Amino acid sequence: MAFMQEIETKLQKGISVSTNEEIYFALLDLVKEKAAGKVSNEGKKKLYYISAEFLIGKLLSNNLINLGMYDEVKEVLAKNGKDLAEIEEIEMEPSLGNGGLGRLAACFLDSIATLGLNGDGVGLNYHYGLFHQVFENRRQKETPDPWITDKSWLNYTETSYPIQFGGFTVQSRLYDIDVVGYNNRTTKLHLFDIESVDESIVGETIDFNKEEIEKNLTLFLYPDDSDDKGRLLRVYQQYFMVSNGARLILDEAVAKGSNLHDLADYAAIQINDTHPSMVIPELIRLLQERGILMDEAIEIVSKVCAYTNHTILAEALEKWPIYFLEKAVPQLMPIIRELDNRIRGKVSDESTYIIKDGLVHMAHMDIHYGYSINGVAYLHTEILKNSELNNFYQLYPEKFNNKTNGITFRRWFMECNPELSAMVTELIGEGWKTDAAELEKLGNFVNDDKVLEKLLTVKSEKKTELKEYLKHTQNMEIDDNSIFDIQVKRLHEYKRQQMNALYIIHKYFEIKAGKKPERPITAFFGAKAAPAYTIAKDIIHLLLCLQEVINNDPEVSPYLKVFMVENYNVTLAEKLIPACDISEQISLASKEASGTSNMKFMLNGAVTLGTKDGANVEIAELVGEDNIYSFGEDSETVIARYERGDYCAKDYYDEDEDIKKAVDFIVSDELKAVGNAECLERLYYELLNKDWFMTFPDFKEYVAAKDRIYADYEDRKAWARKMLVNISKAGFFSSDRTIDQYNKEIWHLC
Ligand code: 26W
Repeated sequence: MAFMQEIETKLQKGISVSTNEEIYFALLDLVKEKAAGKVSNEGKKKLYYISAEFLIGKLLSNNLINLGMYDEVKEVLAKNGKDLAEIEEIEMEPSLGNGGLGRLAACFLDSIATLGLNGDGVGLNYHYGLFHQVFENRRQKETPDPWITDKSWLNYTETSYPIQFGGFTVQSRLYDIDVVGYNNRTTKLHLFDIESVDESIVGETIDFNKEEIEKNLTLFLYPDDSDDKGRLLRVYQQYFMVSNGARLILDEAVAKGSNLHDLADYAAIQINDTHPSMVIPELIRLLQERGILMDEAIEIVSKVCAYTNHTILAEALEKWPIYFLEKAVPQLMPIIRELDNRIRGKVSDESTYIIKDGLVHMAHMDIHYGYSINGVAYLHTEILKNSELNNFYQLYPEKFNNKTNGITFRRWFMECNPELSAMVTELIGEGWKTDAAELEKLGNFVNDDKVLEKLLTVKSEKKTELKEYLKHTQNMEIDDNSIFDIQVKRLHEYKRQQMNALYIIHKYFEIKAGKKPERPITAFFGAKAAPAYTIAKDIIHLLLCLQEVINNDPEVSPYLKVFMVENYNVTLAEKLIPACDISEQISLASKEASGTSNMKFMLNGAVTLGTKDGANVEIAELVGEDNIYSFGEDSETVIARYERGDYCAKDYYDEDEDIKKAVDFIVSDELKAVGNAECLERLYYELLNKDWFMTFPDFKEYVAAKDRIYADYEDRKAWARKMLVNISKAGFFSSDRTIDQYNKEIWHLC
């Protein structure tokens, strides 16, 4: 009970007479102190993972687990009549990311710390994050999402730099968050802010004056990019992030004895997507300022920077107009021109040039001047090499490599599913916690009826827990005896939440016609749509309208219900994923670079219903075809159809009665009665006339696969076996494995 006294000393009173809020802040303090006292990873060479997003989630429980204090603290609190779960509710979750890319960065920090590697994160301290999602009239509304309180995980530091933009200078301030690894080691997440930030320019909405850079620079993540002002602000943010990062890197290297000519012995920089790409010219510029000539500066930087690509979607591969850069960061343009000229001087393939048609292609700069380029799943990397970036692959085959994504099992298993973790430990011992490959040992129990039964019991407990949580927080009435079929991820057309919606409509008609499912189905959704992405918001609207119509239809709702959770975030993911039976991973093949929720779901004993896309392909290979439900056209078929350019959605609509009926329902009187006609009609026409992400060609197979998976669910023992196989094969997807590969093949820290 050592912690009891420590907590009470902080509280200056007994735990039992303190409020949850007082206890939360006492624990925050205590954990920060413990973290500060741990050995921080050190070494000559350091990795800097620069990323515009770090979707870290709440930190209290995570840090308690990694510090080995969780069980004891929980017990002490319980003895005093306090519930750790309720205390966690006090913590504000920072929304410093959109989705997978940001969460990946957070998982990576956990693994870097845990593996004892010398590596830090570098990013921005957004005061209002992405946004907080609320539903009003069944539509998404965005409000600011503040998370910084007087006492928080942020630690003020003395580091501060003057950062110059075209025409003005801002002063930066570095805040650090200690990243606690599992096993007592720490690294840091460095979040840069501006001293002159002004929260008062933000009201009830996420609108604000986008031109007052000195006040707004670090208020929001990715402010609206639908207009030039928002896009320009993003350039300011990106430069601010990398200029601070670059200075920190040089200062730290020099402090350790680098003469900067040998910078590559002291630093490796991982550029997370193109958002930090300006670090390349900025480092070159700073090295020149410190007396190194251009030729050598370029050479040095090319040995330090490595780039990760997370998408093949054209709109996400950033290209900035020259006039943006001239305005925001004029000091970089001569360097970028020089970098481009050098390529023009030696490469004939114009498609690889950095500057084209007045645009600066950030990824091109990364590939020419970085020493490594990696995709995030096997299929994704192959597509990069063979089609998307083939021109570059021809030039630099040796730079291309794959690093299949991973997730930290500390947060996504030990923390979110202590019951299942305990069961696994009981069966195979503790070893899997530091060597995830040991989960394979679970394979010995596939014919053990007791184990299979226990697995089903744990799943059913997690479903009840979710039901109660959503009743209490979002007033939802969920049947925990139903099948939990879950799709949670950013809202994007390529992820095809709309295809899932069409299936739900299809099922609704079947039930109306008297064809009732054996067991009730609950379809869950969780997703934020980018504020300016109209069709994505229309899809949310459709889902919320379906929720209203279906859940209130007494004929249908005993068999089918739809719930779209509000403000899907890491905290909700931690509740939804352990309770899931069926994991929906239905992106159009070739479009989802990897996906990472697919890994979290399988680890927690869900069975995947998925296309042959991203890391689904690797999941399928690991678990075998009996333990995954794959459907739909493969990436080659899809890519070929895009190349032919002959996809016509209307033909499918005309020829397939089921598609026609489901699509027509979007603009039916029933839906219009609860929804907004304009939104529903826009979506209807989009599907009918465009359907850019080809939901119709996969629809038939999707319906068949769903019907099959629901039927198979009824053989409970066979289903439990599938669950167990999935868990036993999930070890490959530990981010410890991913980070070990990054280190051995790219960073070479030790
Ligand atoms: C141009 C601005 C921008 C910013 C962010 C465009 C797109 C994004 C996304 C949020 C990027 C993203 O999250 N990509 C995802 O990265 C994951 C981690 O590698 C992958 O698992 C997902 O497949 C990929 O969509």
